Amino acid sequence: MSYDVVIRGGTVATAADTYRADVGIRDGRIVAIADSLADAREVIDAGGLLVLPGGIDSHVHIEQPGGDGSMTADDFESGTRSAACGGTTTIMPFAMQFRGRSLRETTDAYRRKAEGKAMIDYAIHLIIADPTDQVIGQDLPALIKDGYTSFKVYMTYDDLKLNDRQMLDVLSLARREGAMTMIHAENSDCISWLTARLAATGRTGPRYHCTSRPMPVEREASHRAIALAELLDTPMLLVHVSGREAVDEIRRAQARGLKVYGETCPQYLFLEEANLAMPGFMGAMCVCSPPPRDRANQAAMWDALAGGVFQVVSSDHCPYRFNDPKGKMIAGPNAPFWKIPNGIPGIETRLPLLFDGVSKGRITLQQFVALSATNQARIYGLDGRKGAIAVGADADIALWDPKREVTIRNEDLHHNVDYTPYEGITVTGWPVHVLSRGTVVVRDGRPLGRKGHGEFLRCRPPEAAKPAGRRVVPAELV
Ligand code: DUC
Ligand code: ZN
Ligand code: ZN
Repeated sequence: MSYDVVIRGGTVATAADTYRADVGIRDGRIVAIADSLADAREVIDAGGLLVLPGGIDSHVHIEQPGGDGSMTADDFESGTRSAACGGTTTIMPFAMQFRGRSLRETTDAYRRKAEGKAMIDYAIHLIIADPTDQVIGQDLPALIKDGYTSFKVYMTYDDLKLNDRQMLDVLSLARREGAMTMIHAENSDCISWLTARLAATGRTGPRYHCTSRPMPVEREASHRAIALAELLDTPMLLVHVSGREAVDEIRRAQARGLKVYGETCPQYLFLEEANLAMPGFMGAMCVCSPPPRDRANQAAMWDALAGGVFQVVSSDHCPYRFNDPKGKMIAGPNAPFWKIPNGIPGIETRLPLLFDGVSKGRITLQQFVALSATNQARIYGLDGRKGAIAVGADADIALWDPKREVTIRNEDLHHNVDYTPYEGITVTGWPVHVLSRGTVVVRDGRPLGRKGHGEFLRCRPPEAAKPAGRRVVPAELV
């Protein structure tokens, strides 16, 4: 049998094991994993390297407009290039509905932004800001059938937030159609009340962003979201969990047998409140929501990763350029914190930062693979095709040098952002070569990807979204 590519002499790691094997690729798929494979058009020497499933970054904001006129800095070209250079081979950005706009038109328009630009494959989540009867009754069921099987809802932000009743409508629909609901859990009224108090006392600098969204704000909303999902026996995933108190809510729910999944992000493992107190307006670079917490919370997050509370580590890449009137400076360099667009870049640094946890013994290599790729595929209906080194899967593969030390510098990254919040952090482990469906898109750390190589992925209703069978209210009411 001949192959298009053989990856020779590497150490394969999956979510279950680590073993020495060659990997044979034909027509973009993995077709053989064996002791020794010959006869290929191209042989990639993987001696000393780990052969890992390419990462799935299941939470990124690419070319996403904000209601305030802001625009995230990466389009599908720069975003996917940067992702690939960081070892990611699939991204999942959001088609965001503005209130009063058709969800179908929003989604179709967003699809067009990706066409001809993406260098790696992508699936699309929806953001539901306006769950009208039309959206719940017709648009969403049809979109789910077309492969958009996950959506995010917000419990905060005036132009996005749903009330509890609307959340129940969405969760009930998700249950009927087998879709996965992602929830941004922060208590909106607490944030606006605290923000008004801070404004009235002149505390408006970026550091007060953290004061306006303390941990109980996230804890209460996480608790409430879990209760709503429990009421309907609907699986859901809490996104960008930032600290111990929210972790405790998830852990308790999981212990009750609920299908509550959790996602965290590198900013909650590596950044802290103090980063928002940088001089002048520089703290704006780390303004994201929920905000980074403190060292004790960082440690709690690593423990929760090691202990299996989280299923997913995403970047929540939501990049705004610092010196840009559509970015962090949208309201000028003296803007109060509530006018600073929320979000930070991280699509390229996600996996190296997480892998550093393997190097430091905080998580295992198997946990890294599960948290970076395999679980995302399962939770969002891409398993079989993505997230695994297995015969029949797409040959989306990242070859990692587990010993390489890299000090993160923005000038070495490939996103379209004028800073990285991780500047100067040294990590051990970095991807060297990356393949997308058998095509080398990064070689020796240099991007080679072709615009338009990336394809749209239709997701299946995921197994993970099937009800746990713990009914609280009568079936006919749900
Ligand atoms: N939520 C996100 O998921 N990303 C950036 C900002 C936010 O609030
Ligand atoms: Zn969010
Ligand atoms: Zn996000």
